[in-house]
Amino acid sequence: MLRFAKLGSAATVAAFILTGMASAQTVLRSSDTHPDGYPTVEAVKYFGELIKERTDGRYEVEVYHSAQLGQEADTIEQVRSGVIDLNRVSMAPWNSLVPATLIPSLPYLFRSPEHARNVMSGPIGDEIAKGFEQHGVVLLTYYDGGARSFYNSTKPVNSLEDLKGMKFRVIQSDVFVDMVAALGASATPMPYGEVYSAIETGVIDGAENNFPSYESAKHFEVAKNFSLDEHTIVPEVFVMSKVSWDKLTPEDQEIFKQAARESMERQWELWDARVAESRKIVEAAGSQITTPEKQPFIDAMKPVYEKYVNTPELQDLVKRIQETEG
Ligand code: GTR
Repeated sequence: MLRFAKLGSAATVAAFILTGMASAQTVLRSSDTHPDGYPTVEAVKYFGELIKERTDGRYEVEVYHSAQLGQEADTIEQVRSGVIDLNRVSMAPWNSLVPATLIPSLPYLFRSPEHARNVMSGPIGDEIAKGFEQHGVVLLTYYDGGARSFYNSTKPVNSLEDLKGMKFRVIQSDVFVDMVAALGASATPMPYGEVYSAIETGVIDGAENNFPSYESAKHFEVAKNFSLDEHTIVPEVFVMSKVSWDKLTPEDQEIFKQAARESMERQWELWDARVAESRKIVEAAGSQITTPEKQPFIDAMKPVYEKYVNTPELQDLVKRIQETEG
């Protein structure tokens, strides 16, 4: 007490204020469409802990989960213009802006989630990341988005034939619209937050996603038929606004990049556990999982490749991805 009283001199107070200013704290706002506890949300929180620790508390992250800041397309605009600092979204809504992102969004390109991880965390991932910078963001890391499959409220899908004529919600990307059309069904692009009621009211028959999304967004309550066709594995992206990035010192930029990479490894672990857990939850709730033969689905995607893999550069990118191990 005595010491504290002594410290309360004018000079000490001034010194305290100055120190306080030098280590002023910046709280970075980050968006995610998923609820608290979802692997991407937890990975970004982990990133926040790492940068807080490594910048001695100068930077912190606040994650606005559950689409509190808006649906993905809106939050992408917000992060591009610097209204929010960070954003974790799927790669697919970037397809019309960043041409190279079309490639990892293609159906049946990745052979397995491990293949996708190897590609995205290596030089090809770095190359694709460069394409984001001219659109106002720095890509900090990729996360695993798992394999997406179709689910619907109408009937079990045991073969490609069963999908014909059905109507599915897709993510807002032309590749997805063309992919569904190539399978003989029709696609309605729609924000994620509207899918539950669109299925419930019969506006669409169903949607497509991975097990953790199907479970956490409660789509399994209204669409019990899940066909494990695994038509695409779309990476997730974690980006920072250029406006916020440019305010960082080069040393802090390094800290952020390294922390993002470590958060990717954390997300992979959380992801694997959540896929298994979500599958259990939906099965216990009565979802019927069918496993249609994949080859007819793969064959049907030819026109999608012809349409989108339309330059020597993109053809080379596809080839290099196919040649990557995993
Ligand atoms: C999820 C993805 C979300 C969102 C959603 C969707 O798998 O993690 O970022 O894109 O799919 O289908 O809209």
